[in-house]
Amino acid sequence: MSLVKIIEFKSLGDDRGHLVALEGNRDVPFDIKRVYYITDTMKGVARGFHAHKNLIQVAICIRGRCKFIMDDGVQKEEVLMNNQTKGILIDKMQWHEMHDFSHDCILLVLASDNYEESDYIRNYDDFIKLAK
Ligand code: T46
Repeated sequence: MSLVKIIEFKSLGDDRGHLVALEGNRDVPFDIKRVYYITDTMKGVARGFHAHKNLIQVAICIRGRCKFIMDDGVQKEEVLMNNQTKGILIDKMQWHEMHDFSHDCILLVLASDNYEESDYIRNYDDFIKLAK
């Protein structure tokens, strides 16, 4: 079974342009408690390199592209995100890295909880131990 879960959103666009609407517990599998976005990522910069103990998130590349590497401690998968109607589910205990951001990339992230640094596992060896 693939460890990457892509959620497809309905496009409500028409001849005026695009519109995608996201509702908690309908389009994403949790109540949305926080939204953040990542823009203007410098060339060659990679982000992420952590897992969350409890947080669940959905990331959507609403402009441009970037690559996600997802790792559950057993398998690793890479996925290119470049479509505003597709979100990648970042489940709890999934080590994730984001690479190869295009200059125009806007990565929108919906999160199930407030920011809490103690929820992060930022050391890969600790992640592997906890994932077992
Ligand atoms: C994730 C990936 C996809 C806050 O103070 N509040 C926030 O809501 C967030 C997201 C970050 N921060 C602070 C924590 C750091 O001092 O902003 C700084 C940069 O965060 P970080 O280095 O964790 O950024 P990324 O891009 O490596 O990871 C982010 C999220 O933090 C993380 O939860 O899953 O995007």
